[in-house]
Amino acid sequence: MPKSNSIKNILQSGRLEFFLEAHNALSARIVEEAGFSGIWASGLTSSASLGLRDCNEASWTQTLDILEFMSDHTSIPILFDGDSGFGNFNNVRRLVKKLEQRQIAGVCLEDKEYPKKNSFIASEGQALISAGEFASKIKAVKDTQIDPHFCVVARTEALITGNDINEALDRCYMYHQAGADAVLIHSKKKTADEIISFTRQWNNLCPVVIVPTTYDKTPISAFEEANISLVLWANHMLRASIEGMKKVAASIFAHKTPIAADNMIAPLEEIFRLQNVSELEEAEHIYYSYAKDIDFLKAQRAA
Ligand code: SPV
Ligand code: MG
Repeated sequence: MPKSNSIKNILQSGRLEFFLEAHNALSARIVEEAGFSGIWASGLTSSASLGLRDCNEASWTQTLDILEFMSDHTSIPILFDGDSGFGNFNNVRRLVKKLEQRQIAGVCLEDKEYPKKNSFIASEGQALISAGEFASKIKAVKDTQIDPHFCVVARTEALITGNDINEALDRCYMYHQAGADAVLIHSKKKTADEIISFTRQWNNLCPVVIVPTTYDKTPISAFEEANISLVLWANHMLRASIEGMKKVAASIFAHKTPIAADNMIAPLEEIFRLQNVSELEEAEHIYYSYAKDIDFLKAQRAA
């Protein structure tokens, strides 16, 4: 099944599904091996892994390069965090073409200005664009995609920017009309109250995606009861690696040797396994034997 087909099925399954964040090929492979049905290619964590802020400081083609490695190294669908689309409808059209070429299953676009700022950065520059301008980007995705299963998730930042639930609902309705396969309602509250209130009034018009970073203590059953389709655990692989690396770095620095950190690090063999080194060994066997046979035949002809 193409990756895009399965993301559509996931969104429409009627069950609550979970995607975990990844920010490079290695973390994406680990997410897949853990059993997740899909990967959230987060803008926050991919930019952080480059030492950049989540404000479109990395260019869209730099982001695309990371994505290509992630897609090559995994077989589950990737939902790409396309921020605000890196420009207007025309930039979005080009983005979709490049995503499909890389077998990315879907893109999530948000209704903020370009360049955008991460939703949790308390600063100026968290303005929304008009619903119409954003709907034109959603329509541009649908008009451009060749694969009918490619998905666009329309994310409203209405609540993040201090607007009320009615504004979020009105916007999502317009985005749904423009062809969005799902809507993402984002919140920075510590509880899921406003999300639950949104879903009650949304009435299952199309699948709903959420990012419970700040309200992560909410029981999963509350999301199920609210008919949410997809939860994005949006940054946990990067946060795990930061903590892990800090502990190991401190230990090696303090002891001047990695002995005390031994149980905190993966063995070298694990790196080789995650790189598929065994596949190369098998291929070497095939191609080196083949080369030898040909050299042998050539030597026989010359004799
Ligand atoms: C991301 O992971 O980049 C997201 C989610 O867009 S958030 O950080 O909550 O904006
Ligand atoms: Mg993001």
